[in-house]
Amino acid sequence: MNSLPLTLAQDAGLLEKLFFGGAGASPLAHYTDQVFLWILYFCIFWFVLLMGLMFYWVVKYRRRPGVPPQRSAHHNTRLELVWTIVPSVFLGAMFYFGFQGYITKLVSPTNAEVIDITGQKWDWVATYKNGVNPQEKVEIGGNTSAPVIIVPVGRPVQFRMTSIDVLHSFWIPDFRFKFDVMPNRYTSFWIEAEEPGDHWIFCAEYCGDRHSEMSAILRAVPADEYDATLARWWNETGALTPAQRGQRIATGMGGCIACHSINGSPGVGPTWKDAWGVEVALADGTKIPADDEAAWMNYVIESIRKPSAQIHAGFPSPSPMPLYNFTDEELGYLAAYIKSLSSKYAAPAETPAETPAEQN
Ligand code: HEC
Ligand SMILES: [Cu+2]
Repeated sequence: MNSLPLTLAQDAGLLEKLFFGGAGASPLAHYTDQVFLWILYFCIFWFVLLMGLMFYWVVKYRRRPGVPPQRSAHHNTRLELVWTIVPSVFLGAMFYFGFQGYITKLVSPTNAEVIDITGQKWDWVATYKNGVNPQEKVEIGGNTSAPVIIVPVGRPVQFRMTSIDVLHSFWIPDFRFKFDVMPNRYTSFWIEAEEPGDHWIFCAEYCGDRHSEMSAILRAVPADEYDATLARWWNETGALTPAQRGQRIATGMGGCIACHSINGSPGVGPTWKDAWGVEVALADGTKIPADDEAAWMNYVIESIRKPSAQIHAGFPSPSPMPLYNFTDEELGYLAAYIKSLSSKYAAPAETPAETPAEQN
């Protein structure tokens, strides 16, 4: 951080509060505010000066009866050079300070803790360095829950981001950071939380119906608590059944339950409650036979891989279901989860132990 060309103010001034709602949560955020406010002061100064002079001269040289208009100077090289070069120098300075901050935020220290962020309609999923992606959620009202992403205080954290569907943008206002998240490509930036606390994360790129609900909470916790939480999650995940893993994907990054209810209520897609092993009529007239395990497995996996290949009669075609990039393992977990929601198959061991967040 010592590569930054400005000293950093720690307390939010009035304008910082006005424009940003409060002080930034990291030294880099203070820097951003500082640069922003200096540019603002600079613009206000010139605006007032120029408008003041303009009005003064408009009044002073207004047309008066009996006073003939004066010829204005035709050309003045010296003046024109001055009003080109001086602003260019100021613009150069603004660019320098802005670019310096931008570069500093992008190039993370090599010892940074890497957290993988996957953007997806309409969720953020964090995968930590030990491979856990716990997807703990908190209710935030409006029938919505938001995942909690934890970061250690006082340690640089690099977000390595990608999307599995459309363009999103990972935005943490308190850290003055926003960066595009794209499919088939990784982007990254880093932050360092100064104090424990919660901060909003939003999606800043319109990505569909529930874009505005694509939020998450960044929770800065003391470094030892962070390590302990990762270890705890690791222990918990190791003990999950395939159905529970499937449940995590379906309620978390998959976002499936936005369209597929698990309690029988109607939705955009067929409910999963007691669906497995029941005869399904397809739009093309064929049927998925009841109680044929292999046929059901193929149907479910095919439906997730290629949503529009087989359309459940009565549902829209082409299917509104997003395209996913699940591994064979993950597809198996999802199938296990859907099957576990069928009371006639649910083996006790496959019943999810607890539902992390009631979604509907
Ligand atoms: C945007 C809404 C939407 C989302 C999100 C969605 N689906 Fe679907 N899904 C549908 C619709 C609509 C159908 C029915 C049309 C069809 O057969 O494709 C369907 C059909 C299915 C079927 C066939 C089931 C049947 O009874 O016919 C399966 C299996 C399925 N989805 C799995 C998933 C999984 C797993 C996810 C999450 C990883 C998911 N879906 C996410 C809308 C959605
Ligand atoms: Cu989004």
